[in-house]
Amino acid sequence: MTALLTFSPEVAAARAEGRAIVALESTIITHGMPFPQNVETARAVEAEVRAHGAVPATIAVMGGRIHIGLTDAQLDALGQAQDVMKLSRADLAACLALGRTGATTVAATMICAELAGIAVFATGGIGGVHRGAETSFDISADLAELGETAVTVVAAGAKAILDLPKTLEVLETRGVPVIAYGQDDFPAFWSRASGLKAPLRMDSAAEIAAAHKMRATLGLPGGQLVANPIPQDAEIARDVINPVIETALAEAQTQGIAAKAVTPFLLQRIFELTDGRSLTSNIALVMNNARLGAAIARALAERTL
Ligand code: PSU
Ligand code: MN
Repeated sequence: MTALLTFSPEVAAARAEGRAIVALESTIITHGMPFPQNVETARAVEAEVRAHGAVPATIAVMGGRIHIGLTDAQLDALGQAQDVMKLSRADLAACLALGRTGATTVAATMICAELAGIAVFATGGIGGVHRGAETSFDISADLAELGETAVTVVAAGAKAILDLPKTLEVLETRGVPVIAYGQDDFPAFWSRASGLKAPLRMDSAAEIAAAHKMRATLGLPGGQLVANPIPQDAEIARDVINPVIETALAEAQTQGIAAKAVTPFLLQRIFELTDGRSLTSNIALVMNNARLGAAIARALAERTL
């Protein structure tokens, strides 16, 4: 199985030395942000992971291989490529078999990270239960993956475009620990607070690393969701972002946007409707998650010595 993996020279060296590694996804690059901010952000996030003592491994599928860590040229090509598949658990094998280019969502990045022996993954926000899921049945495969694959995912909670109470309910059903970092409230991506209390709270990377290890000791499958609030100075207040979200959701409904297209459509419309402010916030929270991800990966690497 690992014959399908291609490690970048940087990641290969880190593995050989037993250094801390943080996985990063690629759907945020191809479907989550416009060019050139997508590539600039991906580079900045990688640099932030390095600056905090870990090695970044951006994951994507190209030429029938799962790439764990991308070279500068590969990242650049991916950021401008057309026709890139958005890969979740359902699409990963098909993309590899057909030799197509694919960007990994949270779910697919978790699968690839686990294959590569990487325990920590930092991103922006996870997919979740969409509003109106009681009729659309639109529930992101990210939630099921968190219940199955032993990777700790650092995100700024789930986007307020989703139904957050239902998202928390599904995570609970799937046995996923949802850990708010440094506060009681479950964060709502662009806003620090959702008004919903997170099931668990931890205040240090060491605690999160210890909980990750304890799950392995217990033989429990599945990962952890670490919900890290956006930095204060980058936050968009709930009463500012909510009307924008309502507008974007209404447009998606009118235009019949469905399935995989929903999340990219909403992100793009909210970007336009906020004159780019949502993107500035998005970049700040991903950087913040990269820092916490690096700290957790370092704590895990120390604990195995
Ligand atoms: N959150 C973001 N930007 C993104 C995504 C989430 O802020 O680009 C992507 C992630 O890759 C996530 C995916 O896994 O959207 C969820 O898509 P869906 O809702 O179709 O499952
Ligand atoms: Mn969906």
